[in-house]
Amino acid sequence: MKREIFDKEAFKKEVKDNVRMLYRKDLEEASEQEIFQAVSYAVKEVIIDQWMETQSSMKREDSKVVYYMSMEFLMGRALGNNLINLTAYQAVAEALEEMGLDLNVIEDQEPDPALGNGGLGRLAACFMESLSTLGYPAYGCGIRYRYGMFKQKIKDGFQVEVPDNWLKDGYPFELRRPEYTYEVKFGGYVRAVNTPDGRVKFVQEGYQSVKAVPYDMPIIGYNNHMVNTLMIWDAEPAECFELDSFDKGDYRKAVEQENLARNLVDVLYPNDNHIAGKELRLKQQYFFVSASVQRAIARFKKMHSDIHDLPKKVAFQLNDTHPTVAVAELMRYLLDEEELQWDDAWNITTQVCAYTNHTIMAEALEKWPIEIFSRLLPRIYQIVEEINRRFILQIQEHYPGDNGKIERMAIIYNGQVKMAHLAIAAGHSVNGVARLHTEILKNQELKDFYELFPDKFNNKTNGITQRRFLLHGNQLLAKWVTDHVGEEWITDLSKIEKLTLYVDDEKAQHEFMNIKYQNKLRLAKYIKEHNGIDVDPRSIFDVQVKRLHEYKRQLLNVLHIMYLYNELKEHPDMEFYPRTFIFGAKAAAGYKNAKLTIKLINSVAEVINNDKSIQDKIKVVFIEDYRVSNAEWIFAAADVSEQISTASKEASGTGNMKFMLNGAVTIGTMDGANVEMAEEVGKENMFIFGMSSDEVIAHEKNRDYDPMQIFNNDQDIRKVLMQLINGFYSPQDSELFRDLYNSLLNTQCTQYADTYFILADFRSYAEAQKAITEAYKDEKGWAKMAMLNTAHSGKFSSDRTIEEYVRDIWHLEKLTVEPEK
Ligand code: 26V
Repeated sequence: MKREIFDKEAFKKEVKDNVRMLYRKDLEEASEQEIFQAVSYAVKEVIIDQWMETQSSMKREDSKVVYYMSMEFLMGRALGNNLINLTAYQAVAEALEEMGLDLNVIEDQEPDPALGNGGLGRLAACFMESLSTLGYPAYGCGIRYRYGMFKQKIKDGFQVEVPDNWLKDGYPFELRRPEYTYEVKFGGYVRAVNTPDGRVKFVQEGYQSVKAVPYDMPIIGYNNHMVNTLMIWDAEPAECFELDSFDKGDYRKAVEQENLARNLVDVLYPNDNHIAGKELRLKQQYFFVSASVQRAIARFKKMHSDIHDLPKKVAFQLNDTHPTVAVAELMRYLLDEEELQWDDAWNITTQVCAYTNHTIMAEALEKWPIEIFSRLLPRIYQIVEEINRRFILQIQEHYPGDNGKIERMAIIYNGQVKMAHLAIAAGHSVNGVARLHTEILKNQELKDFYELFPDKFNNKTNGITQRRFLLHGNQLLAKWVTDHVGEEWITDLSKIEKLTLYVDDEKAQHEFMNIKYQNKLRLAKYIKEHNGIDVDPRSIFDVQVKRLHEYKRQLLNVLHIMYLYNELKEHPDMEFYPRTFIFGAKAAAGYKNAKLTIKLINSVAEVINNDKSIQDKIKVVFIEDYRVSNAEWIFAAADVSEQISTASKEASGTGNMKFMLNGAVTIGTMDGANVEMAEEVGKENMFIFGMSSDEVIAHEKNRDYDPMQIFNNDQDIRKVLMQLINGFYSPQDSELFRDLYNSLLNTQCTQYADTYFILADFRSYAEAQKAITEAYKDEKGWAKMAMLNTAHSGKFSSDRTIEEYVRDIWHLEKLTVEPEK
């Protein structure tokens, strides 16, 4: 019997039945976690119907499909969003209320699937949601890490990492699909075999293999019955008897093989700034890529007999270089299994693959030592060698005698395999993630490649899904927006621009700011519960939440707070509008200065929050364990959004867009997508400061920046920096923050002092902060500015981004899924 989720009585019964079935309990006896599970299974039943419908119409229409390959999908909780996209949120909330249950509390029981670090992983999640909402057939391909991003605890002001065992209670929205298990082979060696028809075949022997078993998760489109699939791969040991015939009876090998599978998908690398070149990481990459490529081809071959048609039906998008072995894996398949000629195989591969670059930070560019790469993936390495050989010939033909070009562009060079070079040579598209970022790629980092392949380069400015970050995260504002501009914004964010009609309307201003106030109350309550700190919801909520990285310059923010505090202490009667500085950030476990910055923020908080003499004019809060679920509340409550990276370093940013959508005003540099935000809302409605990317890049080239001069000439800055090393914030250990001090002034510690130009931008930042206070005091002016930010956020929907990927790179057709009768 088909049941509509909107049928309240049936839904209520289903929840009760599920509690009985799953736990042999009545509702009254069930724990909150058990109720979450029961509710989720009831929702899943509705999803399943639509999921199957989507699959059959994809088959019927024989649609082209994009496979979005990513080491990371930072999905966040699913229950609330699934209900929103099924347009059943209110109905379910009511049904549960009638049962004496609170949907918010139930949502809060869900673990936050955190299979990603930050921007890159969250972008993948937004893209999947937009693909479904827009009706484009897509698979996300990733890894089912047993432990996702670590949970962060703050102990004595320091970050402590706690494992994230997100699967411990079972995850109701996943579906194990053992029927799509594939074998992935590692190690061994390659033997050339002569075939009877005079060809040479390459076979891998003496390898170890792992079984890749996919788990599917539904990605629900908004109100359109479309459900795409995120397939994340688990590793299981291949049975001993499946050992390659060569190794049969080798007990040690059998045990090794079993261990390989056990460790493979244990944990997400919680580092998004630095490659350690760890062998296990390369194993993870090849593991999920090989399995995904096999499944994509198997799916294609079910319906098509000519492999040459692959590019008509399949697109692979490589989310950064992490899945780049996909190009070699596809070549391997076409050469070894389909027995195509090289040129034929190459032609197909380049048409299928496309690469997105997400960073210019040199430390994050992937390179693998040949030794590891060739030992682990012997056949793949052969293929990469051949790709490299041909690529070098192409370079020589283009630039005869220019060895510099080869040095800079070769895929294999100096004992390393350079993954970005492979991705660019082997794909038909290279895109950056904001206009400025793409320009920097073209003119600096990837200049040689741009000269050789100008047509491959294109920009796709990032976006975010308004369904999660407004409709779900800020329900008060969502309703208000709908009341004023209609509900079209939900699937067409450009419509939110109609709000400009109301920006001078005092009633509207008042309502808008009142909603902000309600959201600030909600966050203040959260902060009280989680941090034990009282914050005043009437103060300015000034927020910086993002991964902790030196280039993002949380240190600039906290140095400025130290400066403000000094000012207040020196001039107790100065006019000062109360501010609450809110931080949230995880630091990679081995990233010393990042972790020390967290400690500094907490130490500064400790001193300032407890200084009665300043009458609560400044509060500093570090929100523990910043993640997708609390992010939704934080964006909703922010007045000021800190986007203060060193210009040229932040490829795009996406948090900046989430704040803007929620009516926060940005203080930021002309970096990443901030540039385009300023273009949309007008510079007068943002607080822009600091050096431009051109200026930063020029200083880096000329090596002519000297922070010591600033230190010597600016006594306020000098005072703040001295407080880092005189025990002012660390009375027990005045040396505690020495490394941060050194990073700003000491050339012996880093390549050059103050690599991220914090002191250079300090004064201009302080000026911008002052201007914010002035602007905030003008209530109407501020309300108007905040509303204009929301109103001009239309461009930054991931729906717009996805439409551009479809138009320029993937060339997909929309699918309509008919609701079942
Ligand atoms: C690099 C590495 C290096 C090896 C260890 C694991 C790991 C994981 C991730 C990365 C790359 C991180 C790059 C990244 O997250 N970039 C961010 O991408 C966002 C989406 O495009 C963008 O908004 C941010 O500006 C950019 O920093």
